[in-house]
Amino acid sequence: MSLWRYRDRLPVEPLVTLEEGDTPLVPAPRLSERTGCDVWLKLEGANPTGSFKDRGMTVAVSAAIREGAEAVICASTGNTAASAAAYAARAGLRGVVIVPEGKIAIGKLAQALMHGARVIALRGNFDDALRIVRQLAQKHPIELVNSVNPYRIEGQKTAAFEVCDELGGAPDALAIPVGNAGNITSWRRGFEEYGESPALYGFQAAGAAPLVLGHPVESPETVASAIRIGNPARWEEAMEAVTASRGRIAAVGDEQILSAYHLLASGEGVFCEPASAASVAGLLAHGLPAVEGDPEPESVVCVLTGHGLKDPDTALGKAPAVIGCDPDLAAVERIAFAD
Ligand code: AN7
Repeated sequence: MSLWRYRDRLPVEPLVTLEEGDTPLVPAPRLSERTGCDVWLKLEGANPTGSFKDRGMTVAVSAAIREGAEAVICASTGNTAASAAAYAARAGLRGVVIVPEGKIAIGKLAQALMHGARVIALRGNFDDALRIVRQLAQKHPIELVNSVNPYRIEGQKTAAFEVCDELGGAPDALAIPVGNAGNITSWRRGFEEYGESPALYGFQAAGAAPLVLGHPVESPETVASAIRIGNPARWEEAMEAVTASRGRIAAVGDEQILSAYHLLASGEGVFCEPASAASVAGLLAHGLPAVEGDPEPESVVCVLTGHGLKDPDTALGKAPAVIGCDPDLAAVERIAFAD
């Protein structure tokens, strides 16, 4: 099974696919206890390249093939680059990805390089990179596969279909990290097409929170490198999605993000990347509901957008040290069973 089971709701045929979508939706008992409502985790890290981007990429690259493109290009904080590189490789297209130098997680860089993309490290941020790829795509016969590409949104809306199919309808609320704002736009469209309208809670990192501040952020900074974005391309649509669904856009600090990141890993057995943990951090920090007087949501789905293995540096930077030991039974026993 893959998201292509919704092909009658998608605008192209699957000309390139790695069987994306159909990701696990797992209950989160500890978070449910803490928040007093049923919390579910949508594990988008279970997609072929380890993030939700694959949903959009299978559709966008299929469309690019249909249109006769020979190359695809994107700007990326890492996951779009990894995904575009994989689908370009599979389709036999040239892949070019532009990433902010020194600011993407090491796993994502390894993926883009292994898949044979041309990786350009820009001495600038994501917003600079997006500006440049938009100009390049105007000048050259190359398909832009950032989420400004409408096919990306079409593919990513299938996550909402899956959740509704599995729960027998939408949850009361959805919590999701927001960077360039393509994904929250996609979920909104998916729910709308399904005839549902849960409250959408979009969370940005405090150092990269243009939608919360109401103006672009010149030099965004956050430990959640995937959402280090200062001027989201789908700004208006994200705000419209939030307002129309009676949700909210709010910011979470890096400490709150890292604390949710650890809680998910050690308390729920789910390892996501820091940006993904912003959804849970937001839920814990801001609570529900968003609009005073609205009923308390009884169920919330948190979208965990990318896998924890993408960013081992952040994980190891905070984790307890490993314990060295000689190959001696008693010595191992002492350490293993010490309080
Ligand atoms: C794990 O890869 O923008 O709001 O260039 O990788 O749709 O941008 C990544 C974004 C959330 C935010 N979680 O989604 C890129 C890129 C993870 C991400 C987001 C991203 P959007």
